[in-house]
Amino acid sequence: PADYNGRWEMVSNDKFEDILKAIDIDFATRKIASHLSQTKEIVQDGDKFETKTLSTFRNYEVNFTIGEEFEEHTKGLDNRKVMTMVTRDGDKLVCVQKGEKDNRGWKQWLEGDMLHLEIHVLDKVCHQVFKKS
Ligand code: RET
Repeated sequence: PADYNGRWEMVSNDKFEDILKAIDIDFATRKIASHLSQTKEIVQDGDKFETKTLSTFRNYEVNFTIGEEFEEHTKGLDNRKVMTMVTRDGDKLVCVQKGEKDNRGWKQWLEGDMLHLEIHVLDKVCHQVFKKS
């Protein structure tokens, strides 16, 4: 299976602001957050993941085990509680976040030394690409 371990630097971030709007992030925060360069730090041990999304403005951490549903508190983002489960679809990780917002979740996969993250909420889709550093 894919090995996500490492530090990943953002190279592109398409339509992130649409996602922020869909989860009701206020205008001022959207303007700041959508222009941030993000870094992902991932520690993977088999099916266990510790992830950190880092930026100069705010950080977000989420840890999960493949196939185990848990309550995620999106602290510092939209501050909601969602029931989150990550599964594998081939080499992709597929996350479903059940809660107030329909069709919320993300997919993550590797292409060479690039990490792709597609975040979706309602009818909005954001595509982020990170390069291994
Ligand atoms: C930042 C900056 C502060 C405002 C917002 C952020 C959004 C972070 C997100 C992280 C998603 C992480 C995922 C990890 C999967 O392994 C950048 C912290 C709103 C949406 C999907």
